[in-house]
Amino acid sequence: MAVQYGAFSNERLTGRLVMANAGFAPLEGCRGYQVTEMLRRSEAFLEELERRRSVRKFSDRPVPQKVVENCLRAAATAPSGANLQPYHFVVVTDPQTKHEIRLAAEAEEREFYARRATPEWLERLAPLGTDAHKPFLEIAPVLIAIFVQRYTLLAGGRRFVHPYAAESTGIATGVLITALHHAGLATLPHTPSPMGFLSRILHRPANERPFLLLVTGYPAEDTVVPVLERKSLTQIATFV
Ligand code: IYR
Repeated sequence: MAVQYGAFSNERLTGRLVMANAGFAPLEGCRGYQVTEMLRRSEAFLEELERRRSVRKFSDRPVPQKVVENCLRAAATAPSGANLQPYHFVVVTDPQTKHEIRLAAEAEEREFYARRATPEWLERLAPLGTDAHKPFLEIAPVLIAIFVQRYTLLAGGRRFVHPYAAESTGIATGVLITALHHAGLATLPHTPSPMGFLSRILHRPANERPFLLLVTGYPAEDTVVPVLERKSLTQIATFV
């Protein structure tokens, strides 16, 4: 069986990186809409994404696996450096594994809130109402642990370092969050720091680094979210 190791299957770990060249085909996916239709579509998409909020209180209602699979397939359509798709998603639904992840994450978070966080950090986090207590890691039906594949180990022990691996994983993660929201699910990008325990608990290889833990499910009925403002267009963009 071909074991995925890095971005290449191990049959390819021969010291030379040879990617199949399947040639070129006409572009089919880009639709040439009329301007009014483009405006309508962009407004509808914006309106949908403006409703997305990170939530920290989840229902235990299970999520259809097929929905998660489709959203992961959507994430994998994201552009990536040299099209290597240098990431791996571990979908955790097993209660014992979620329990282990919660215990390890809370241990790190206790350190963070008690010692590691600077006063500036704590001040910025205060409006979010977060603390070291992370019950959602067990209550939410799905935890998607996202790993960056930093390199492929070549024959002879040489490393091929994947170009823009973290950026590529971030872009794919953004598409995943958007796809899950579009499907009607809530997420929380959770970053207990350091996250090395995820590699240990989920038995990931040494070329992978934990990137993010995406808590996924339905919001609890009594979920509240902090009243926050998003930056305006002029704050986030400059047109020259
Ligand atoms: N990891 C901590 C602190 C935290 C960090 C960020 I960046 C946030 O956006 C929110 C919280 C926690 O999850 O509580």
